[in-house]
Parts: sequence; C-alpha cells; structure tokens
Amino acid sequence: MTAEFRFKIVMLGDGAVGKTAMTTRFTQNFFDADYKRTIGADFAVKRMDIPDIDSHVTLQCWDLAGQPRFEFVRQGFYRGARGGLLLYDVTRRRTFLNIDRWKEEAFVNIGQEIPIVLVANKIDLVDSRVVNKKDGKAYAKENGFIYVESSALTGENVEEAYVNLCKRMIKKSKADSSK
Ligand code: G3D
Ligand code: MG
Repeated sequence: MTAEFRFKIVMLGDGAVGKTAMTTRFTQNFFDADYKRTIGADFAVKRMDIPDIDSHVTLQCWDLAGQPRFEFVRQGFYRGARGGLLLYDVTRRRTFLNIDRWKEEAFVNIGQEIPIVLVANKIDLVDSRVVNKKDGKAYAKENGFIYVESSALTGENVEEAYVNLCKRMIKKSKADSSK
C-alpha cells in the first residue's frame, strides 16, 4: 500500500540566494498570498509521488518573505518543520560562509536531528561562480547534509533537492515511529 506523508519544510539562506525562485519553480505558483501578508512568510503546498519508495508526500513549503525582524514570525516559521533546504548562491561567497548561521538557527529552533539538504544554487552562472563543488560537498559531508547543485532559473536539479529531502524525512519519520 502506498504510504502517505505530510511534512512542513522551511527554506533557509541569505537574501537573494533563490529561495523564492526555487519554491515557485517547484510548486508552480501555488502560493497563498493572503497568508503571506498575515505572517510575513510565503507558504506553498505541493503533492508529490516518490514511486521508488511507494510514497505520496504533501509538502508545505515555507519561505520567509524578506527578513522579518520579529521573533514571533520566526517562531511560527519554524514551528512543526520537519526538514529544510539550506541555500547559498555559488556566485557570492558570503552566502556560503553564512550557512553556518542558518544551520545554527535551524538547530536551535527545530533540533539537531533535522534533515537538511544543502543547495548550491545558481549553477547556470558558470562564469561568475566562486564557490566550487568541492567546498560545498565537504561542508555537507561534515554536517551530515545531502548536497545538491541546482539552478532555479533553468530548473536543473530543483525536483531532486526536494525528493532527496523527502526521502530523508520519510526515513527519519519511520525510524522515530519505531522507537
Ligand atoms: P530569495 O527568495 O532567497 O531572497 P529570490 O531569492 O528567489 O528572490 O532570488 C533573488 C534573485 O536571484 C532573483 O533575481 C532571481 O531571479 C535570481 N535567481 C534565483 N535563482 C537563480 C538561479 O538559479 N540562477 C540565476 N541566474 N538567478 C537566480 P532578480 O533579478 O529578480 O532579483
Ligand atoms: Mg524570497
């Protein structure tokens, strides 16, 4: 029988790394604009099939709209999240150096066991790339994250990032429920 899962996930990373572009591409504009205005976060839902593990997943993707200063917005943003995509922009080293901060914030608000996919975004900008694959992969490995290189512009590996996260969350969910 096909297993059904529902997960809330959060999009993490500095401004302009491509969180909104990636969410929009993945969910094809399934944004709830009214909700966004209420809480200062974008919110989109996507249902997906993962045939190789016979699962259906309903993903609720949360994306901070701008950089809300208010603590209550951030708390609501993180509450109930089961996984995260942590993005950086391969053309701006600062966004790669800052992933440590986002990781810490996720650990504090969700817990250290949170499945995370590290996403090196904007790989279409080949000529202005400054963070190479080796460094991204090494960081991911050190922290137990999955590593994916993507372009929200061309769509390359966008689906892969979410599918990989889903698989990791399903695995964790099964492990947790058998404890
Ligand atoms: P954010 O939500 O993380 O703040 P956005 O980032 O999704 O708003 O993206 C910031 C800018 O980067 C946008 O450009 C967007 O089009 C661009 N962008 C996002 N992902 C990619 C990508 O993979 N490749 C390229 N080349 N550009 C990308 P604008 O000009 O609209 O501000
Ligand atoms: Mg955004």
